[in-house]
Amino acid sequence: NEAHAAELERTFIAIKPDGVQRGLIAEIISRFERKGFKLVAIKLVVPSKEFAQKHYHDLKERPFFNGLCDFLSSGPVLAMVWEGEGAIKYGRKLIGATDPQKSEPGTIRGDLAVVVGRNIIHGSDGPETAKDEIALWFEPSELVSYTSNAENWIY
Ligand code: RTP
Repeated sequence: NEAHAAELERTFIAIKPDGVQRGLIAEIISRFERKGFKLVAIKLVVPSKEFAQKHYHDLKERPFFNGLCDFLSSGPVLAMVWEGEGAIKYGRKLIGATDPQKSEPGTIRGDLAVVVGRNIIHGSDGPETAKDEIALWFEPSELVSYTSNAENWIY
């Protein structure tokens, strides 16, 4: 149903260095794919500490900020943009609560992580952060627009 095209939103999702090192890339991507969201950008990058500080600027007053930025910049991060109706909110649902001790089973963190400092994945928490994070991590030309046949059956 073409009317849905205008409502599709985009969210920034990143598999943090622990998720990449643990070999969870395919597992995590497959959960977003099977849900029906569409991958529109993807790249593997090792962010600098300065870049990590920009990404987490909202948390700069928190005691764990420095350790968090060291961690994010410690190795490859898989940066992605996923598109779909409700992708921001439902992406957070697929990911689960920040602290894996509190994430429900069935969520990515609930099933695959144990502690908050190694919770394997990041997802934008709202439309404004999604916009800012996509712009921080990707050039506009890296966002790929395409139609997938599956969408005719998802929407
Ligand atoms: P994210 O941004 O990574 O998706 O996580 P979130 O919104 O669920 O959580 P947020 O409060 O924004 O925290 C960002 C990341 O900081 C780390 N963290 N460590 N007490 C701690 O040591 C602590 N609290 C948060 C986590 O990696 C969290 O994902």
